[in-house]
Amino acid sequence: GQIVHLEDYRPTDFVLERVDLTFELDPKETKVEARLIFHRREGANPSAPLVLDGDELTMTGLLLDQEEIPAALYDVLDDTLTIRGLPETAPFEITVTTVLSPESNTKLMGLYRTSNVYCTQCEAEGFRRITYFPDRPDVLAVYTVNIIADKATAPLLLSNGNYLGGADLGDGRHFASWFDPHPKPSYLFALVAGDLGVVEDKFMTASGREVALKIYVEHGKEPRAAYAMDALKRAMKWDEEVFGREYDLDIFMIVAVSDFNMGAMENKGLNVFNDKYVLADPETATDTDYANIEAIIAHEYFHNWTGNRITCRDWFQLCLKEGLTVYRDHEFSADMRSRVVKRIAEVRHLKSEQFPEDAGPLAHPVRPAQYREINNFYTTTVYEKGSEVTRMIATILGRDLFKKGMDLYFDRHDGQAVTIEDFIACFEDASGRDLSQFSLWYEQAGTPLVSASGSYDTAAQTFTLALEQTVPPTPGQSAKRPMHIPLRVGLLLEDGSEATLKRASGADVTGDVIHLTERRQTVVFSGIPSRPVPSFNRGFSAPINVHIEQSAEDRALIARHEVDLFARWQALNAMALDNLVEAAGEARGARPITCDELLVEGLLAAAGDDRLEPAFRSQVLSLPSEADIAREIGHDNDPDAIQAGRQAILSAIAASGRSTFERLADDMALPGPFRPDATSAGQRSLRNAALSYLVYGDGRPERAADAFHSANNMTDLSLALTLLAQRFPDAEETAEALAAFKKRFADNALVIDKWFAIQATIPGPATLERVKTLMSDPLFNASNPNRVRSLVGTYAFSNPTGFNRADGEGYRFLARQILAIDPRNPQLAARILTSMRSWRSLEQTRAEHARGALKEIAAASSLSADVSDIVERMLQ
Ligand code: B3K
Ligand code: ZN
Repeated sequence: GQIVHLEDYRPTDFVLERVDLTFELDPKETKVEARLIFHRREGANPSAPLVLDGDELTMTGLLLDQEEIPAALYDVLDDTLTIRGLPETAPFEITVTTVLSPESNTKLMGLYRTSNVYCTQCEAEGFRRITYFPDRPDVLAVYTVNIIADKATAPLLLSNGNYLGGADLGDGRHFASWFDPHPKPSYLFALVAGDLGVVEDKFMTASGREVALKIYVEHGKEPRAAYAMDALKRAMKWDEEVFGREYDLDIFMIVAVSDFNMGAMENKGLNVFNDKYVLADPETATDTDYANIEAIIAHEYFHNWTGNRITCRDWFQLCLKEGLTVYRDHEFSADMRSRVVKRIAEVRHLKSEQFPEDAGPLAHPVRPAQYREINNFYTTTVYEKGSEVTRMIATILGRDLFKKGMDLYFDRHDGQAVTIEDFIACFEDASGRDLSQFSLWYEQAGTPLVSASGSYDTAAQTFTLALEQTVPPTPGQSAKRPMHIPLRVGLLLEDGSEATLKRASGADVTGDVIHLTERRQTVVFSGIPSRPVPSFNRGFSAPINVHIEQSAEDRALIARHEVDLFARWQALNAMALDNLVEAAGEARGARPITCDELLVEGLLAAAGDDRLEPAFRSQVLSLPSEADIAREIGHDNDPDAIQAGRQAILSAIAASGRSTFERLADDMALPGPFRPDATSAGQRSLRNAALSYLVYGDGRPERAADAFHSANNMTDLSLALTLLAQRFPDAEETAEALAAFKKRFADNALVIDKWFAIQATIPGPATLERVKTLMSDPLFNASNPNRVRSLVGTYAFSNPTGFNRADGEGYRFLARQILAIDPRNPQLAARILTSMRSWRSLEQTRAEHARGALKEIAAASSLSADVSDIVERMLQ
């Protein structure tokens, strides 16, 4: 693939007015007729040819206004169809006929088959695998779609928009027509045909229009779609109430399929979902599954306005729809559940996924300036950091002006394909603020580091904060300019009360937000009666690393008294991380490992505090992961030492906290039937956190085995199985539980994915053999993305000691898997390969093995653009 540059953007020479598609579906030989009405754009070169995109297409016909185009007037080459001699001003119709084989489409892009269902995925560049087309997001058109298919095997024929009608064709086939009145880019096109069950409901919009809601699933699975339907209705209502956005068609459909490259897809009026994010019941879904379903159903629905009604001018603007829509789904979940617990989960995720990306060879700006393969830019930087950037706009402007800016955006750009500049201009115009420096967040990659030091002047009763920001160099960007960083702070006095923030001089302060805009800046607060303890980056107001010399005593004060509960968690987490980093060093040097008493006290005090909600207390008890510790250390990492150090700290906490954990395990038991709500989930989570420490302390599997046998829901059952597998991989109890679990859920692939994943995370070098054995289990299926991600993906992404074997066998295994997956499904291969993105921060021996494995991939012949792009950037 060639490199595409943001600065090269040009509008098309031709405007596409209408699209008429007719599909005659057949597993091996689907015929697609595309009738496209164009006219030459005003001001465009009158002799410019029409250039259409195509990918692996077989074309069987090409007409201009129903007349065959002579061969001399068109060329098919290099993924394009070029047509010359087109009218200068008059509109014209191009008819392209192509023939596809859905059943042999293993890339899962374009039109493919999954469990006997025809299904499409067009974002980012899949539509060009269906027909020749100006396949780019700034080409918006109105679509009519006719679908013809065998009636017995495909009684259901779906596409975007509203249903126009259908009929029996008398020859065993039938047809249906759909019309989508909203102009859309091709990436939002969808078609689904097959035999599926349905769950139906209705939604009444604020202005009184009735919308039919339908969720299509495999027959027999209808009851498991009830929670998704409930989440959909809540999302529709929330978007009306919070963003003033109503749904705009007569029908909204979701289809769950079992072969899908990602989570879900927001096609206009016809969302297609990985069934993992639709299907749930207490017996088979964990609390995390329920929360994910709620969030993803909402996310895709919210795209209807942020993404579909207003779309991206080009793929560089991807965060325009993704960052904003993640921000919206985060806010939705915060309103549906506990805001602070949701925020903690977001920050944990950001730090464990996005921060390493930003610190490694794959770092790129929230809005990249160039790409080779756009599918490799559906990243946590574009999504999650993109969401944090939107959140910062809300923090800087405040709620009301942010809302005003959003309203202006919807108003001004409805029906358009726009840029980040257009988005930012709405907030500038609504607020009168200048956001040009702030816009650097979209351009500069790398996680900023803010170093802070405070000094208290007793006589003057002033407190001075000296702040310094640095943005680390990232690939292609060595020098960085200072950013506008909104830092929420609190100053805590000795008794835990909060000092009033009265700015005397220095950086701007609004409310509790310091606006750091220079490389070095101080801010002076006056009227501070005693030496305060600063609490930094409250609520994680900016996605940055903070460096501040702060004693464990000061952190403990924050942990006890901060009014911002997120900051309490953050203080304990920072304390724990310091201790875990030290423990890793001690383990590596074979020195005795010491556990900080203040940490243990702080954790147990919060965990045992009945005034705090259980879900929050559970978050406090969950220590930074081994990957978090590795990231904090940053270089020369030895995963075995990190694990040994962390286990020693866990043991110390388990021993000191035994009585607290016993009490919690009893108090948090939930009588009665399972309920998936956030409060119940929080109780289960705290109970399971306590149980984990107890099992850790026991050093024996009995308690976990009991929990396994008495569990009445998937959350408790899978946690118990995880404890058994991870702590006692060789115990009789573990083998029995694994076998029982497999037997009970053998016919439910999504639950078997948990069974694969749990075994893939068993620590230590022996797990590689286990993973290999599991790959030949009849329940494994190398062509299903969910299976591959659960087993191979989990092993590579989430098993630091198992994957990073000192002998490098883990990396070589992964290299072989990548090379095996790539020819079938390049997107899946490229995604799993990113698990090695932090290879340079490993100690030397492992790093050398990792480099060798990456080179082996890079040297392979006929790599996909997806994999070669990732591997080359990783080796650079
Ligand atoms: N927009 C899709 C992701 C498409 C990924 C293409 N490789 C789902 C989402 O973000 O909502
Ligand atoms: Zn999205």
